[in-house]
Amino acid sequence: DRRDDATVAIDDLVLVSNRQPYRHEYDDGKVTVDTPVGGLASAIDPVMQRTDGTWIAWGDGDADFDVVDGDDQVQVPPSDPAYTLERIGLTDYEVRGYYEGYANQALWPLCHTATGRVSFETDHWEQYRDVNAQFADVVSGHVDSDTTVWFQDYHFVLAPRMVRAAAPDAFQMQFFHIPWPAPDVFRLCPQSEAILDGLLGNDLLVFHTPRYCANFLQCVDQHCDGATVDWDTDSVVSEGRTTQLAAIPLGVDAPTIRDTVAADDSVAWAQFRARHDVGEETVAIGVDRLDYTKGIPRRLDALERLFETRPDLRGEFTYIQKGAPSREGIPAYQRLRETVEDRIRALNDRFGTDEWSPVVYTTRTLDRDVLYSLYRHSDMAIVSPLRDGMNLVAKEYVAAQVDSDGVLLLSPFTGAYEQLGEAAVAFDPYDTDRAAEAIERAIEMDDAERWRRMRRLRRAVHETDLAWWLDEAAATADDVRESRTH
Ligand code: ADQ
Repeated sequence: DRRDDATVAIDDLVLVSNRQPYRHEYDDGKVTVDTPVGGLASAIDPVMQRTDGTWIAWGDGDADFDVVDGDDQVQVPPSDPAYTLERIGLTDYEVRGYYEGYANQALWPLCHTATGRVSFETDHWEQYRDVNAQFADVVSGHVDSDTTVWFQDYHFVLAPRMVRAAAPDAFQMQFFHIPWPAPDVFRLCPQSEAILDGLLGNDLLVFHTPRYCANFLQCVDQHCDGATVDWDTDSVVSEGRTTQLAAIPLGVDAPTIRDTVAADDSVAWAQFRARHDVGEETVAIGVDRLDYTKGIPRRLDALERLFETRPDLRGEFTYIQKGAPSREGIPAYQRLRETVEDRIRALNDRFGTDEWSPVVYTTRTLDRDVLYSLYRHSDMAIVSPLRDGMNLVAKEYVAAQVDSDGVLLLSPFTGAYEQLGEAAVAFDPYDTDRAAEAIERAIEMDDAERWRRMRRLRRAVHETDLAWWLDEAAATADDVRESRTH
């Protein structure tokens, strides 16, 4: 049974991610723990809880925990300790170079093909490299020949090669949560060879979709002199070792979302509506980190076009934008937040009436069950990224549609669209007229079509949910490990 095999593979696991799954704050002897917003940490925490492993992450510069605990290791989760969390403290200077600099102003826009936003600073690169080396050192201290090291994401493209040098026998794998760009985009990167070489320190490199795998292989083919691509097996040989590529689209915890929603008494939805003056009209929802890749201004363009061409929808249709401030140390993110707020204010001034606003905007933190309730009761979700590795909001919305009566409007430039395809209604953020028409179509869609589409989406989201993804990742790791020892 694949599932049993898979669980074995992640027995001795060292997980490495930028963000930690639990953040402890110590105030006058009182400890509060919170779990940061974001797909990654909350997705992998349940796996770690089954493994007795070690999770290594950036300890976010909140120095107090060192003083209280005496060292930077804690057992988590606090309620029922299951594994070790080891935090690496970074200086402000390192955070600016590694995190805000190279990771988020070079690699993030590059991988999202936002070439106009890319900036390569030598100093950022050096900090990024040094922080990868710090992580690699700590990882190497935990590794023996039975260990699986699992790196998460674009924050650690150099560490795999560094760990390989220190621990040649460890099994190393990495999951990339964001896209991999086409070779013509990737060649803009002055450090392209070092990055590819770093990632090829892995035995297994996993992306969300086959498209990103193919892009990666093409980049290796064009930019790595010492590496050979095997197109039949989607693998690369470099320095005498093989790196296997795989596409495993990340899923959401669909059963939990469904059960939470099914148990919901709609009180939270009623309260949300009362607070924001939302009546009985048709409601659309958007839930995003305030990131320029999410295409929020273009979504607002489409809404503006809609209300221009369909004045009869005033008072009949409301868009709820739930935003989460993100990476606010980076000017582009501050500007985006201002742009979104200005645009929403202008839309509401232009089209709103005394009783009704076309856009409800909130950055308030909501409990997950409240968020799921919003998903459930919204007649449609608008997910409009210019480019997005996967987009879990789309899948969460689908998982919350227990009545199968909502419509998912989804940008074709997301991993989610590549996977779920046309059961969603395509929402092209680059074509305002067509995007506005897509909303109109969703408003007017008959029950049978809504139901048919949503049933298809729900089946796919449940079939490839988080548990499936974890099993696939572990089983693929097993297969690759096996093929190496025979
Ligand atoms: P993100 O860019 O953060 O993740 P996404 O997948 O949409 O994007 O969301 C991740 C999680 O954050 C979801 O669980 C969502 O509910 C939550 N979230 C986002 N905005 C929120 C808000 N305003 N309020 C509350 N919760 C919010 C990166 C990649 C994605 C990829 C994921 C996982 O950019 O493409 O899907 O990793 O691999």
